[in-house]
Amino acid sequence: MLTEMQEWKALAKHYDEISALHLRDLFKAEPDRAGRFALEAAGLFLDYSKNRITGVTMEKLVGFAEAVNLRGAIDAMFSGGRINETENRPVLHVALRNRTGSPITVDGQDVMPEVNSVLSRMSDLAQKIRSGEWRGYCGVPIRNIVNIGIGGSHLGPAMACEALKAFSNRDISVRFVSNVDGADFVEQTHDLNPADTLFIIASKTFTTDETMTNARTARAWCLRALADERAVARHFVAVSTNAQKVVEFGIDEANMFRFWDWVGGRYSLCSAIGLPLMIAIGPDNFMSMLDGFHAMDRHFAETETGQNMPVILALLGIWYNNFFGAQSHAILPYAQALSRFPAYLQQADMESNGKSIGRDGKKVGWQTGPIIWGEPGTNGQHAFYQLIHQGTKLIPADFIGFCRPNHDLTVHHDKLIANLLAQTEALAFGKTSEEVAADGVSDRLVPYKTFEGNRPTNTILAEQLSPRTLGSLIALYEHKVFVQGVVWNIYSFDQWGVELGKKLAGRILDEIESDAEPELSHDSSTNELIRRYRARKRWDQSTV
Ligand code: G6Q
Repeated sequence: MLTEMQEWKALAKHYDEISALHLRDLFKAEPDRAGRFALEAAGLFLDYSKNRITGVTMEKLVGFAEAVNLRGAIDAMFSGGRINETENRPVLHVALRNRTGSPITVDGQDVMPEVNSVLSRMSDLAQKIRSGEWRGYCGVPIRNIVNIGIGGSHLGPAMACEALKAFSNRDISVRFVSNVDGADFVEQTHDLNPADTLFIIASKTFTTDETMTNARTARAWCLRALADERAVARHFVAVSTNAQKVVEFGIDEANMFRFWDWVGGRYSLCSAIGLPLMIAIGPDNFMSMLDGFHAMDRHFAETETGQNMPVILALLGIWYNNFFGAQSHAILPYAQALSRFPAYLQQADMESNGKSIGRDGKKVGWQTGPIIWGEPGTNGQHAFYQLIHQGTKLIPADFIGFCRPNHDLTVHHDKLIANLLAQTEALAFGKTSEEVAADGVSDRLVPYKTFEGNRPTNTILAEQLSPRTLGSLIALYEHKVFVQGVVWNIYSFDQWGVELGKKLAGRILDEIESDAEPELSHDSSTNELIRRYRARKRWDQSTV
């Protein structure tokens, strides 16, 4: 049991000893702190000196990671062990970006030839679309791509297309439809012409209701204009593990891009799920993103615990989550292009580590995954930062910034980065009541204008938001989540909570759609809401 381990107990004792220390004192006592608590890997620089830690804290955290055999867990993942035990699958997203070509085996079979063959088919399609060689049914080049997928088959490419817009072909618009809310499909397609639009139906299982509903609507939308079933072959491609369902839907297997059950949905950006991104930024940029992922994978697999960036981030997260009682963790990118990055990490982290049953099948007796949230700076500063600065909750935060912008408005960029640095400084050191009083503030207002400080942050700085950097950044967080799952002794790669949601709505849908008044046997609240909706829905239809 985790909480019975001597390393855990030593950390709990250490927490009692140092939790009252202020970052002001820690910096005063250790003038070389910035150099001591910093790391560089795969193009990313991490400054973690503004955390409520000492050298002893880090030694104890690293010792704890070693005591739970983190090294063995990392080796098991990279060597294709079936570490997703509840689904009996290996977890090999690292194979998707294995740029060395060295074999990675599943059941004795090297998966790299297939991985590379799909990548080369994706490149072929992407090039044909970008060059205008791939024509729609009416003979015009494709100019719009609509990805239909949800969750892991949506958030990654949607986030990355936004992040790497500066690298994309502006003649092609790439859009995303995910929600079963028809407004999503209608809004994303209202100004499109079916003749120059290609749909990518992205679904690992090819059974997800939202995606299949949107896919059928897309097919009808397309055929209404093009009026020939043969048009489907020129306007629809599929990304899936399920060839049979793809063919049943009416998409030719020749237009299907495979991936494998050892790729989790939320870890699938480097697989064919990345196709819309590859079309947007081109195969070379996509490969460069894979290089960035791979550089971080290697750092993670090969670097000792105490110098390992994903491990350090994970251990700091555990320090606040399990010892300080922090409930959430903020992701604050100072880059508008990373506006979807917090939402992407929300899935990566919360779907992976939002678990309460341990690997022994019993309820865990400690906190697991935190609530992940965030927005880009500086916008958040004018909204929720108030609570981080002066609220009653401890919210550890990651600040992410880039030294060179992808535009030439450098005046803006200096201001952006000045804000990032100022915020981490203010959060750490605050403003004492003496300092506030010295500004001539009235006694009455001094407490309101005082900032306690001692709010921990990490700062991640990279040279530029490039495909390569984005790859390293995503891999950094993927491995952070992995490490935390190992320490918390939970299974990070299943998602039974999602599976339940996939089944629940069916019964109510039948009741809502039935012509005859259904016999309802839910609780009284659900019954009443169904009745109200049915009544209102009929009223709406009669007035249309
Ligand atoms: C991701 C989850 C989930 C999944 C979606 C879509 O790890 O499993 O978000 O990606 O439910 O599933 P399909 O790709 O099978 O449509």
